[in-house]
Amino acid sequence: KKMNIPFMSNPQSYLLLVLLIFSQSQIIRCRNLVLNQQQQQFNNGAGDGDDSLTYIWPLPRQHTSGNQTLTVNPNLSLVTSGNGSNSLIVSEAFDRYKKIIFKHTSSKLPGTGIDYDLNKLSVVVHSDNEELQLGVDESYTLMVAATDKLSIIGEITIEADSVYGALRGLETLSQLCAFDYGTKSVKLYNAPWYIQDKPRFKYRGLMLDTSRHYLPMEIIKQVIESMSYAKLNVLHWHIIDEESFPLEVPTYPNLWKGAYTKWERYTVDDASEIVNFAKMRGINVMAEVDVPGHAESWGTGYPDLWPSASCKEPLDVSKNFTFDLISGILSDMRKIFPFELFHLGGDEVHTDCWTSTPHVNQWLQDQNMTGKDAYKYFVLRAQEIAVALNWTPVNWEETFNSFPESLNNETVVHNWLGSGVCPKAVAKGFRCIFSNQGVWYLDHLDVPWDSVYYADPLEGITDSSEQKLVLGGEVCMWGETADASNVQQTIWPRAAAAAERLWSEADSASSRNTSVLPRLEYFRCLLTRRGVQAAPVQNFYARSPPT
Ligand code: CP6
Repeated sequence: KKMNIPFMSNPQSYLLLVLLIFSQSQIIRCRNLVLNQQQQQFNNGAGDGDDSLTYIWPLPRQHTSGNQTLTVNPNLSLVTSGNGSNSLIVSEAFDRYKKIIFKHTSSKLPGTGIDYDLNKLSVVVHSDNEELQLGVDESYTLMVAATDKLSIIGEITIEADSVYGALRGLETLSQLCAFDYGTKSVKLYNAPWYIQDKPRFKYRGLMLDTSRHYLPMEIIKQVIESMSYAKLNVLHWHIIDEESFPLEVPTYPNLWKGAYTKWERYTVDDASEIVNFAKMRGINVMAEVDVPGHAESWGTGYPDLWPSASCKEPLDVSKNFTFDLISGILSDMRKIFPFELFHLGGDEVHTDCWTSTPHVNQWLQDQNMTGKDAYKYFVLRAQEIAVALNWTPVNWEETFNSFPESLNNETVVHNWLGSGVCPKAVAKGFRCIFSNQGVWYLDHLDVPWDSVYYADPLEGITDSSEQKLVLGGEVCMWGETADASNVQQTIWPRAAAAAERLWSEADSASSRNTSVLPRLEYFRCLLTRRGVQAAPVQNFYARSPPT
């Protein structure tokens, strides 16, 4: 019988080995950063003023810190209280963060010699309402009390109204901790800490496009997990586009014939799994069905949706079947996506396909409609279907630019063409999401981190009641040039720059001070330590070569 050595015979083992070596080298680079941090804070007289950097990303609303270094027990215990004390969301998050914080320690190490300063985490959650919707309370207070003569054992406390605030507090806590290679234990620097935090905007999004390239479930989950590190809270899932239709729709089972292959599809159960995975991390999933443009792939299963064989989008506006189908898709999706917002696309609609197709053109004439009228008719009918399903419609900005007076009042206008539309939309009472393609389209690789960072959703809006209509912003990861092999390093670290813009107060994060870059470098390093393949913050080859 041939001897079978599993490690040697499995080619994946070699890949793992390479990855292991790579991740170790990341740790070594990051160790320098941690040491630099200590050094810097030592030099500055820790925590006593603006000069000292706080390595929390995104920066919290308010904090005070001290100069003690505390050691955290790898057997840190969780004690919950309040109405939300039985939450699985909190207890599972605690287990995840424990794995992150104590990645390099074990309960057996470093032995008996250590007196831990911090043994217990108290989490107080006042509400047991776990519904996750736009504007859910994400505020929290985090306190780390130092050991002193009065309290023999230090304590960590997170207090929040909702479980989602507790999640944000856990993330912040994890960022205060760092592995110390000297003592092989986890230290919490600059204690005592008192942090009061809440987000600047309620919508802090990232868009993923699974039509141009299929993204495996694992990758989508990794993206969601990494979003939680930056306190982003909406995954905008641009599931379908002209290139492929990867989603199962039970009512119209031929639709996912438009997937690239049988293996590049999401079942209803897959989609629900994504929604649940995101919810456990305090992240909503906003699905998009982009109509009437960007929908050619629908016709693979139902060719009647194509106006003709020579022009296959926008969807045939002249047939009731088109709207029956949209109705079927949205009804099926309503069972999967509980978030109140639903994206109906509406961008880049080229109506010349309609006017140049005889039977559609005849219909336009019968209805006394121009191509532009028909575009409006289509968008409004789709909105009615979504509204009837108790969704708030979101549209790319072209619908607002073309017929602002006709849109449903509740419509959320999603900006992308420059930065002009949000000021106009909020002036007319519409809500708006900022995604200026010049700065927040992540597939534009030439946009540097600071252009992302210094963009602002409130640009051009001064009236405070109008400012309130800006829900926030979203970075978009279009999929033409990204798949599982490079999506994370295209998203990070620049998505983190937007994440701080959306979470932290404008004045704490907007002045062009020098502390942003080292802090972002540190966060990027934190991402790599956690296994996220984040790219370097700067293009080093753009610098002049050494002489
Ligand atoms: N797909 C869809 C796209 C884009 C849009 N909608 C897009 C357009 C221009 C650029 C990047 C992306 N690929 N459905 C626009 C909202 Cl530069």
